[in-house]
Amino acid sequence: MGTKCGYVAIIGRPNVGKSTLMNSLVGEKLSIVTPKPQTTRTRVLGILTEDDAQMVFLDTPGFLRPRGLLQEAMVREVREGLSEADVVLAITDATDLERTFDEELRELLKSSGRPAVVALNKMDLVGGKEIFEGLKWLYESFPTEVVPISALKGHNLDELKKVLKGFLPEGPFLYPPEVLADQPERFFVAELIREELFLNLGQELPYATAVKVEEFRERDPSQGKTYIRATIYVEKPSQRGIVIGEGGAMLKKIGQWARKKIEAFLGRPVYLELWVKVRPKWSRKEATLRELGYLR
Ligand SMILES: Nc1nc2c(ncn2[C@@H]2O[C@H](COP(=O)(O)OP(=O)(O)OP(=O)(O)O)[C@@H](O)[C@H]2O)c(=O)[nH]1
Ligand SMILES: [Mg+2]
Repeated sequence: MGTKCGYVAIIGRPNVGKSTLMNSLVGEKLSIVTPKPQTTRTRVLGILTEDDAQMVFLDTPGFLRPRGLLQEAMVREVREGLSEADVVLAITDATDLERTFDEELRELLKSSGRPAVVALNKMDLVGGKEIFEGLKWLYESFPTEVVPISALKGHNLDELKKVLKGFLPEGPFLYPPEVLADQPERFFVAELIREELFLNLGQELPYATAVKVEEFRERDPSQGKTYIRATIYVEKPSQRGIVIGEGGAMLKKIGQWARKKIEAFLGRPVYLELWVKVRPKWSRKEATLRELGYLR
């Protein structure tokens, strides 16, 4: 019997659970997740190989009306994800369906010209009647396969995979079955640090931060410890003060948590050194966005 293989672009409004879902499906934390919207800034690839099918997921940033260069780059990531897709998986939030499956998003799906599956996510947060009515509303506003899921609890993901598989083209696997990701370790390291910035810093500050891994090497191979030096960029001196915190307390906390996550991801001990630097208007400069990997 032949194999099936294809790209599944995961799209949707910010904070609906796209990254949570990709991680659940692939079974590895590849994409960072926080309670704040606009966490994901680039498309992140995750590969699921099961028996005779390989699904290459593209987690994308939340779709929004862009304000500024960084958000423009994020929307571009969504569009490029769509253009690579064999099937589009649109995620909606059961607690906020009309906003997370509005006209603009439906237009985006239509104009992509790709087959679409719509998931009603966060089904764990609403009752059975609401799920039923939500599915009906989704189907009426966009007739296609509609699947209720909980990305967080893992509910109904087998059904979702079955539906997606139906849309995959026949063809050989693009990746060896044991491969889950295609980005370099440095990318995941920077993202895990950014996740801690989003989790620990309040208000708008996370949006003014970016992370660059400057150095990544095995310092002492006999101990197996990896030395990582990364810079956290902020836009203003006052923000630098907040990220560092009283007596360096905030930066220490961010560094400790990030290190634990990086060690879990790499599966080896890490020495993490973090620096905070001011780079005025980094999010508004094309060259910087390119340097940080937000523009390709
Ligand atoms: N209760 C519940 N919470 C969920 C579910 N899926 C995601 N969440 C939560 O929703 C929040 C946002 O999740 P993300 O996976 O970061 O959402 P996203 O769509 O990738 O967000 P952006 O990258 O900002 O566009 C997090 O707090 C998740 O824990 C779900 O099925 N049920
Ligand atoms: Mg995300």
